[in-house]
Amino acid sequence: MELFQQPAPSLSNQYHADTLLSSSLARFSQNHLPAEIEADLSEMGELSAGELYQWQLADRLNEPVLTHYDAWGNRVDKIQVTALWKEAERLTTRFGLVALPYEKKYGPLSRVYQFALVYLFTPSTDIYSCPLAMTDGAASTLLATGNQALIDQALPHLTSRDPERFWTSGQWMTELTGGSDVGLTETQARLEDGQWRLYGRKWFTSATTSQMTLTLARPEGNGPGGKGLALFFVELRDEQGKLKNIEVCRLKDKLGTRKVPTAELLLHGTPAELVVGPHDGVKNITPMLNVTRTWNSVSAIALMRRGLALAEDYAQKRVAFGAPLAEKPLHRDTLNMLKAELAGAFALTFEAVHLLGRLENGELNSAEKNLQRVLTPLTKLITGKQAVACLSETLECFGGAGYVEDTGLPLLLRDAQVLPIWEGTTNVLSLDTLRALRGPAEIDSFLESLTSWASELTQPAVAAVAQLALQTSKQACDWLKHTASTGSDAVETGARRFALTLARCLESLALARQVNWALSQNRPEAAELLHDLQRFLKNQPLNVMSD
Ligand code: MFK
Repeated sequence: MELFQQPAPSLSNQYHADTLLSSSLARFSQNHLPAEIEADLSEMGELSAGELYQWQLADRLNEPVLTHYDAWGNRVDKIQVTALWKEAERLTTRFGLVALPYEKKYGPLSRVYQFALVYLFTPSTDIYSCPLAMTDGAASTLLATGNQALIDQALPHLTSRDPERFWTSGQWMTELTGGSDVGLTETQARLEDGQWRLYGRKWFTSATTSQMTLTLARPEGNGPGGKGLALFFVELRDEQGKLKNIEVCRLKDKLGTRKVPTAELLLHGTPAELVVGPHDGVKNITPMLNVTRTWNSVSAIALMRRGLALAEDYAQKRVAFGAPLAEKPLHRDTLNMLKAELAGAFALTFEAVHLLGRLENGELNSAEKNLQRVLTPLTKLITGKQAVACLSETLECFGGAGYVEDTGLPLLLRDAQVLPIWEGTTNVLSLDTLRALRGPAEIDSFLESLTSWASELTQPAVAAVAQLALQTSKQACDWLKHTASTGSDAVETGARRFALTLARCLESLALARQVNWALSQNRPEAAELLHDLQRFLKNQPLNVMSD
């Protein structure tokens, strides 16, 4: 008797299969996407669907290994990363995954180009995007500080396309006292014979294999809080490759991101350099946070997209109750719901990416800078939540197979679960949104930006959506203005619901912008995107404040 054999889900070129990505690239490039970008995306789309994906499945059980001692008893603290991570580093330099926005070959489009590649690369490379996010963040932060000596020392490495020269950077902020309340940092900085040295414990340092890091420590005699901290630069190893007074205590035993060698470190007088003045460390490291938060949002949509691509393919192949799942109205409805969530998340994330590119190219006026500042935490917080919810639902689309490790599917959910946590939890980012909208001037400027977005939407099919999103945003902002003026706890209590309401309004506006453009250009994907937008609005109400 021949037993039934279920065909596995598979992927086609992930660039060619992505209507929303190609539509957005056409809009941001005003229908002139350079051939070089198109070719790179096509190649990355193929790698991600084929070779890298197969490698990832085969490499499933490998994890980084920390070796404390060599055969002769010397303390070495060496971390060996997995084979796919080494390949991911090679691809990083080849495609310029960190270099692109610093080369600025395509102006603000360079950020869109970079993050389109990252979006394709991320789901098949086991969160190698983590060290890349921090590397990009470190490059951006060093440039913001204007410390020319450190820029000259580090930037050519961080943005190199030569695998021999390329460095990744860490971002050591978290200590036992605070993943969120970084101002409680205990690490001390002492000036010894003209050299700053760091003493303390870093509790959650991602990718300890990096060559350098930016970190925070309190110079002796400084006051408490984030103001009393200073931002330091550390090169981790000496010329012999030995860690400079850094002890790697252990690797973290995490729910997901298991290929990322996250470690607990003790610093026993690690030599460090002040990046910019002996105070205001938290403030000075925020450019890094804003870049890594953007990477976080891109990672969220990348994982959602991977789950959906597999679920769509599986629905063609899996027959139940007499027909492929794709033909079952209820299953189709579930897939449409996931597709619409991805569409909203994607549209907002790439608006944030484009704004970041324009900011770095000096193109933003003060209202747009304010918009970019508000969009960064909002996009991160909502996409992180959507990734977890959508990937949980995606696993269900496979029935029991979605719960079985060697399908590679549970990995998506476990890796997604970090996205609302690291780089600021949903609550911390809700409070950061309030920090960005700190007064009536910032709130009014933000609303003016949304009004201007909405006013550009002239296609009748989307104009009503734009007005709904705008009105809901105004109501939310009225609540903020009013409640803030009372000075009560109600502002903090309502911060998450306020942020989620604004974020959902922004996702619908961002998607409406893309649909409006596609309709105005008579693009073939316009009807499909409009359907996504309508479905997005049905998935849940925009306003989650009034309950
Ligand atoms: C795959 C992609 C992801 C890759 C991930 C890589 C893995 C890395 C693993 C990690 O390291 S995770 C650690 C990440 N940690 C965080 O994200 C910290 C979360 N906590 C916060 O963000 C808190 O809000 C914060 C630490 C900033 C609060 O600290 P404080 O000392 O209470 O800040 P305060 O006093 O409100 O702000 C200090 C200054 O910074 C203020 O400026 P002024 O002094 O001029 O008033 C703020 O306006 C400014 N500031 C704060 N956040 C800002 C900001 N400026 C711009 N952007 C922001 N986001």
